[in-house]
Amino acid sequence: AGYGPAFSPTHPLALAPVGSPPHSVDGFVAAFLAELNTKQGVALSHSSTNAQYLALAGTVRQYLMARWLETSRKTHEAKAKTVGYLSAEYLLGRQLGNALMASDLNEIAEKGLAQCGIDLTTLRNQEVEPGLGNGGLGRLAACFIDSLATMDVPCIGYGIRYEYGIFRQTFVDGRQVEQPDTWLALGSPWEFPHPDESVQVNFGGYTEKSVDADGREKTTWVPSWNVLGVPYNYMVPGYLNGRVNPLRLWSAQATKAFDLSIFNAGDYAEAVRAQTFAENISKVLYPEDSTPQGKELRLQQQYFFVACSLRDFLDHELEEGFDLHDLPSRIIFQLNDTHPVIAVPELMRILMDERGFDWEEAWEVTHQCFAYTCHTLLPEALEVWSTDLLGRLLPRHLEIIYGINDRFLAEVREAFPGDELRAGRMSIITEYPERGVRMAYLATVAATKVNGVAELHSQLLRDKVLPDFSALWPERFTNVTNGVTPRRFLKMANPKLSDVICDAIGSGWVTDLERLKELETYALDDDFLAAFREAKDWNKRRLTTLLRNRDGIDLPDGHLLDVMVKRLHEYKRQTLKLLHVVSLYEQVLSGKLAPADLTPRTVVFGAKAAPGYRMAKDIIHLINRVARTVNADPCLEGRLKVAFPANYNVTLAEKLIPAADLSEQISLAGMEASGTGNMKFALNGALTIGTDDGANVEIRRLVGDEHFFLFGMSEPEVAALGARGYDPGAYYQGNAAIRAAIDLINSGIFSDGDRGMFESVTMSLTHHDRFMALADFESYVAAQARVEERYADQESWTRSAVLNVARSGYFSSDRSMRDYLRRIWHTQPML
Ligand code: B1H
Repeated sequence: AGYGPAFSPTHPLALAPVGSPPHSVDGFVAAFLAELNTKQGVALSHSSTNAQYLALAGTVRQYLMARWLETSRKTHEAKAKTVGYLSAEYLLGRQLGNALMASDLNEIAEKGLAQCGIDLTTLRNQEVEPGLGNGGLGRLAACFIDSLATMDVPCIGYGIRYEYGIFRQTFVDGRQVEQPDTWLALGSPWEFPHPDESVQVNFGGYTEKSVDADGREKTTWVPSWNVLGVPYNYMVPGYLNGRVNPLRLWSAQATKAFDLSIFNAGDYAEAVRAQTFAENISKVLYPEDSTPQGKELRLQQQYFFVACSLRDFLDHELEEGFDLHDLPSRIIFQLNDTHPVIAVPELMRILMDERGFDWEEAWEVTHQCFAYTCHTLLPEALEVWSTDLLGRLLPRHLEIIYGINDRFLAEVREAFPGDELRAGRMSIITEYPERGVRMAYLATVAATKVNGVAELHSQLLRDKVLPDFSALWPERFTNVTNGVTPRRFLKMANPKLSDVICDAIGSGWVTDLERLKELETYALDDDFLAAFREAKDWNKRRLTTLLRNRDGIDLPDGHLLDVMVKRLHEYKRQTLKLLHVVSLYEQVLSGKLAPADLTPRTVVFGAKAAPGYRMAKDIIHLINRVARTVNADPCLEGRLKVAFPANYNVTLAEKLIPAADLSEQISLAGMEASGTGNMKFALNGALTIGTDDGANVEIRRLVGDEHFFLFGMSEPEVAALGARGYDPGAYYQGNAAIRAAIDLINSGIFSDGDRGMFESVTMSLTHHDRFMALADFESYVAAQARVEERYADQESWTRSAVLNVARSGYFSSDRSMRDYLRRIWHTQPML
């Protein structure tokens, strides 16, 4: 009860809360000009696009402000239980469009700006997106906080205000070159710094034991250095419902008397240097997606934001004198992967060392206050912090972790007497390759609930990653399949399709996505199909214009648009897609295939590689070189093109996904925890070619086999092949198409005759092929043939596309949030 789609623009708070400018064109223009004149200090006639953008952002903010303050008042007054979402990443995407949509200001702003001679779209394009995340994990956090605000659930998102977000990718001679992301350079109109609410965070030093007056042992942490965390608040507006939740991102600042001893020694320059050193903590986002680096600065970032966030909640959100024994009635901290897990010993430390709890009391509270989401199965992605490093940076926390482990292992030995092997396997502390803390184990031991992010993933998490833990605590494990926000990724990104949908079934789907089901009957309606196709064509034209201006890329008309956008990782198998392209090209070159028999197709790649991931960067280089050769070869008669726009990000995704015909979700089964791009494509009417991996399994089940191109081994088949021993060389030798494609790469045709340029890639495929691309190649090619056959029948294709939309309602992040509320958080919407 209470989870329904109760939001409407007639909600009293939604349109004109006290203190907002009037919800009218005149009111808007007056507020906009005041912003421009008094905040930017410029006259309209002399204002730059950026000044206009900043003024517009400030104006929209004014409309949201009263709602924000009211939300905060209401939440505190009700003493409502809050979700504290702890995430090192938030991949928010541009703010302006979302804020306009959430406050129903689009039309008013467009008209008002037009009166000032300004084009709204131009101002929208001025915004540099906050890229404070790597990929799916960070974007998921952004979708979740959007859904919680829209569902009127109290939530504080906690994270880091990186000064430099994910790097800007450029290509130089086809190779990736990273540029710093200076997203703050032209101003940051969406944030509210609150230096008055800064929090001190300690590091280093040692611990001291003492005995207090009652004879109880007491531990004191004597740290050796500290930094200040300054909160920057961002608005997270619900859709037309008057709620605005906070996203609180922490920025590191040197404390005033950073190291008095140095000042006193008279080394002023050294003291200032030491200050700037502390500010490095929030300087830059680590650009590794799924392979965390065990770097000291990264651990500093993790503890920094988590310590700030706990302190903030306990000291500023709770009323004075609140009894922390009741903390679980007021907060549930959701751990977005292991990155914030150091929060567990931090809460224990606060409760014991600062609030006088004994261990059992503190553990009881801590256990109830945390839940853990695991996002991976890759062994190299599971964080392990060396005890050396941890002990040096956070000596008290390491002690507490040992204490947690001792008590936990005692519990294991009690449940499985005599099973020392099991106790060894389950220890939070590992000894190899050096002594370290397994953060996923610590999270699992501490959390009330542990969840994976798609059904298959949660199953594999129980069976393969944490089997001993699920044997000990079966009821602790659960699944919540990921979702995406329909506001940003359908209504905002695809206005044409949204209009087509609204004309048919009304607008309720925006906050109740299962209502897309009502489109099923329209899959047989010729007028609807025509309108649907017209929207897709419009999106393709919009993309064509964008890529021409942004990248100088030409998209031909009338092509099947085949899109693979996601981080570059071997397990995702961009090389499998590329081998398909090279194979088609080779067949035309060698006369096995007449160009006229090619389905006109443009393959679009978008992918960043972690800067230190050599193979991923080599693959990017190869894709660019294949694109260069293929696009220039007249023998293909323009029927096969490869486009690789640089710097794939949320902003580009919002243009690419609505234009796509075919969605490539081709990871090796059992590797992709969920995927969320897969959901966005289906929701926008692309058909998927995909393996039975992650959420693809659920997408296929819901949209139906006839409307999904399945290929490749299943996860059990992958496991069986691995157990038998996989020999990629046999596929290279045994499959003429594979051999011809790989040989073509090695011939130097893509590398000005340099036969060795892509040896790293081809050798890896033929000798190791860790992700079994060659084993799935034949099945993939066969599925692509089915794609082409279906695409030839436009009516049948469009019908399938419509059914993909109609049946994707399940993948709303609103549904994910409902699942978290019911299965994990036990909190309620406030409405
Ligand atoms: C996902 C990560 C990730 N899983 C480490 N793990 C990182 C791990 O900075 N790091 O060190 C950064 C990111 N990201 C993704 O999460 C999964 O691969 C996707 O399958 C999933 O859809 C997404 C959201 O659950």
